[in-house]
Amino acid sequence: MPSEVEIIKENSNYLRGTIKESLANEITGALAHDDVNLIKLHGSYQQFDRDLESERKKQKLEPLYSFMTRIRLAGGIATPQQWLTVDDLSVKYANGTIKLTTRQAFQLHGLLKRNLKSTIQVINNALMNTIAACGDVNRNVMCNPNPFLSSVHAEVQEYAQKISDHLTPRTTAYHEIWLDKQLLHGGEQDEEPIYGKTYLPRKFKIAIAIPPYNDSDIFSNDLGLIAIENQGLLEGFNVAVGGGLGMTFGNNKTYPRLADIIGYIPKEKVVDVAEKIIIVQRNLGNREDRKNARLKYTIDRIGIEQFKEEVYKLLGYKLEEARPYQFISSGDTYGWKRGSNGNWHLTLFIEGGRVRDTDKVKLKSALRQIATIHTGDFRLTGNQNLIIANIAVAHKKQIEKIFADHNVLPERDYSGLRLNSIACVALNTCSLAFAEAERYLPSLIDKLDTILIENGIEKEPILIRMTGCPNGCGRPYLGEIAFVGKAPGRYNIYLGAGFTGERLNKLYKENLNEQEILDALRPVIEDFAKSRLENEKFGDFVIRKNYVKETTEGLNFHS
Ligand code: SRM
Ligand code: SF4
Repeated sequence: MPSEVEIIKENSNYLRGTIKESLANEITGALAHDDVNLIKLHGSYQQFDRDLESERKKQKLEPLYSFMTRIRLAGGIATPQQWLTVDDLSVKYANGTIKLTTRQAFQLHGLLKRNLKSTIQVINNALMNTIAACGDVNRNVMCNPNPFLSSVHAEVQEYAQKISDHLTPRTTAYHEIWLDKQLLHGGEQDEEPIYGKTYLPRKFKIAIAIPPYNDSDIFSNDLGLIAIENQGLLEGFNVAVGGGLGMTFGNNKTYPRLADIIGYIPKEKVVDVAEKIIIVQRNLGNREDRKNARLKYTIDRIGIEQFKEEVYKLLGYKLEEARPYQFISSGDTYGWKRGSNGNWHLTLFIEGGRVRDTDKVKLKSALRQIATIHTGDFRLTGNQNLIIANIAVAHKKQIEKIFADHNVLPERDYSGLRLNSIACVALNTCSLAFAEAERYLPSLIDKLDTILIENGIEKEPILIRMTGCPNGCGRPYLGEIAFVGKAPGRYNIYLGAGFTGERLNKLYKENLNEQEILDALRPVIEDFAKSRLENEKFGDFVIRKNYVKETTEGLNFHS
């Protein structure tokens, strides 16, 4: 039997449902049940303030409903004008902050239903959009955002944009509901040539990396592409399929899985290949059980060889043998770098991806001021950080002064652990969170830093990640150290992922509170400082010293 969400999509008339009526209903801050599901495909989530949950229950009030809107940016590129637009919206309608996500998108939280349409109109007027930022479709296409690291970057980014445009749903419902535009005339019908009426069985994610940097963590995507260049020119892409990280505690049929490389294609064919892979998943993905519906499970069910055959049938040609490549990291490289055209690029650490002003550090105001003078662009990284790219030489000093005036610290003042940290949103907005993540990880890192300093390894880059539940939004299973929330104040520790995003980690200890976490990690860190091999990474060390067994594939993640 198809799952409830399948029926909702089927009956929605290409994602219309009763969203218009739900928005107009002033009696509640929420949407009708089916619309809560449908609005995801328009890029928004209905949420409620979980900090106020029990108080409002006591007072017999409905939860304090609000919406999160996600703004898609292929490859994470926004103009200064777009930055200012998002900043304006965050103050006018949202909670005053901007969230930079692990997939190079913006999120605004705390939007009230009555302001949602105005918000989405402003976003579209600024030439950004929210359609398909969430839901059972292809999501924001990620791409290495660093313009100075490779001569092929601009061309690869163009492919990210092409793939994204090609896979954007064609329904006119978005224009009708949010932009008051009627695009269908005289009996015309919507059509979805790629997705069909019920779209995909589940979300679908695509990311592109340009070796040697895997900062878009391509192996955690349904479709990962590795740019292959020859003498500074882009030739094509290695194709990896079946990555995904979400799992459910207590259900070992769900597991994180890294994508398998199935071959190479010349660049001209990449959009076609992406489309056909999606169509195979559309046809063969599980539409009964949403916990078993991602491409990774389709592939493990039918086998990778059969999957390739299905793709080849639609393509009418085969992929070539995968080309050699090498990754050296999956994190960001911080600080000022000069590009080949003489302009500057600054990669900034944004803790938890949250852009806001605090009493001491006025990060948001600084970035706003910079956006008013900057003539290059802003690039969101897949590690929740920000690159201010293509800074004119004349602006470098000004930008440095703006940061100093606003007390924004340069990256050298942070530990290697903090600079390589990712935390998902979790509380207070995520309805699926069992525990804190973004609001808690910084203080846990303070304590871990003390241990690292005692052992003289505070500058060592170690990938550390925290999520409030096992869904994997902060890509915890690719952390050399990871904490996954089990209950308020309690976390599972996972250890041993690869530094380059090519190996999953493994459960080390379960259900620990803060003191137990520190007690568990102290001896491992001390041992690492004392007995690591030259240049050995923390993730490799914990496997060599048998703290955890190596996870060689998704299917043995739990064993
Ligand atoms: Fe995620 C659901 C936040 C990246 C796997 N994710 C959610 C929701 C929408 C909760 C919900 O369904 O009600 C979270 C909203 C929290 C909030 O208040 O903002 C949420 N996910 C995020 C973000 C904002 C985390 C962050 O702090 O940056 C990331 C937004 C990315 C974007 O711009 O599109 C985000 N989510 C990811 C990633 C990482 C990635 O894609 O690189 C994953 C793991 C990779 C994967 O998809 O397998 C991820 N999110 C999930 C899942 C589990 C999916 C699964 O296959 O099991 C859920 C739950 C679901 O879909 O049922 C989920
Ligand atoms: Fe929410 Fe869980 Fe995703 Fe964190 S990992 S944002 S708690 S769904």
